[in-house]
Amino acid sequence: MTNPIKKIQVDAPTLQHYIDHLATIGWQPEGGIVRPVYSPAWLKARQQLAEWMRAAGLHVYEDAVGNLFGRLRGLDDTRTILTGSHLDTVKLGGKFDGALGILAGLVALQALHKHLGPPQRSLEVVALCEEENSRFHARYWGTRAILGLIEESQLEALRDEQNISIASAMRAAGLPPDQYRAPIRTDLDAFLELHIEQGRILFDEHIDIGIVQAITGLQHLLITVKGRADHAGTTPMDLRRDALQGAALMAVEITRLVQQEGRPAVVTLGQWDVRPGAVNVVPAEVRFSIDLRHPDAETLQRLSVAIQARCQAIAQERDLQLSSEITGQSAPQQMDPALQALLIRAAGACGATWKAMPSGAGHDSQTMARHLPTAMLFVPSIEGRSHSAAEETPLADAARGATVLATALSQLVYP
Ligand code: HGY
Ligand code: MN
Ligand code: MN
Repeated sequence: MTNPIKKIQVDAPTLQHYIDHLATIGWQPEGGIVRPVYSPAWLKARQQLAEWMRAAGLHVYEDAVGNLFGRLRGLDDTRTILTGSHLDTVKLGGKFDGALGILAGLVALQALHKHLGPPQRSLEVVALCEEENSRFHARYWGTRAILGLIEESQLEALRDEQNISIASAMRAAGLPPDQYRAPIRTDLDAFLELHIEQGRILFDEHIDIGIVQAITGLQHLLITVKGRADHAGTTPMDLRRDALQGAALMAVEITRLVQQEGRPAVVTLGQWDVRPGAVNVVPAEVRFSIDLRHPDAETLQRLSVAIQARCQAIAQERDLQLSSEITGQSAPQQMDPALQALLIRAAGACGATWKAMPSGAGHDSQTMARHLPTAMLFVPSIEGRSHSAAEETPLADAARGATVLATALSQLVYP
């Protein structure tokens, strides 16, 4: 029988120090953080985290793909409750996406140890790697390593923009790609992830905590449109096979299709590559990415099929060649109801207002939840800004979220 739930207050100034200092690692002059997995900035951030974890009295270790763990050993050291999030960022990302989940977990473990002593069951905070897909299309790489979901073929197949394989990037970071199955864990009983909302529901409704019910489904596609390079000055408009004109029309049509579907369907065409990319050459080839999301799997699939059919029709009309490749996808995923109820009790014990809500962003928890009891709690993002240097969460909100996390964790690891 667990003890009555009691608020476990974290140390806010320590959290503030961690947030501000970690954000300097990979910060760019134009604003925003660049910290792709296995990069020097990522290695430096991990080193800094390891120092803080050791100073907090945790047992620190890494696994073969680069996940970094800080373990608060339990009297029974055979089972583990895990908290944490990802350390990698998007290009020019913010100070809180991923990082806050790690740092809130760190101050939560410090507070639990300080107020309640060694736990019954071991508790770990993890800095997961390659959640953002920002260097490799490796989607939740660190989490998938822990769950044994990495296929050997991916070690060489996954390549970054410089055509470096994820295996060689690991080796350059001092990690053994051939040990990719070593990180598999069988001792995990639950995963709790604190994350910024990255939307503006909590901010607009002045609510402290989001209890995530489900994470949206997403599909990433790469569309390649091939036309013909021609002289910009001598080629009449009606004789061109201009890949860019075709791709631009596809972009307008894709957006129209998803707008017609209405909220919560969303689509983003974030990456464009125009070849040969010269001012006075008609574009011969355009490649662009599609990030399509919907919380309902059938609707997501229907939209994906409709989008690809519309692109094919436009290509035909304009004598262009089209190819599309699904480069990643993640089905919608419910969070564990019992852990959601625990988070709600913890919010109540901390005097925090809360709202059950969906997540429009993808998270490591989406994959963890398919293999072990998992839940997420959100803290507000000012004006819902994220994946941008403008990303901001007031310390009071971040510390309140970490306190709710610590309070919930106390129920899982102390008798
Ligand atoms: O794209 C996402 O939703 C997450 O930030 N990786
Ligand atoms: Mn993100
Ligand atoms: Mn994130």
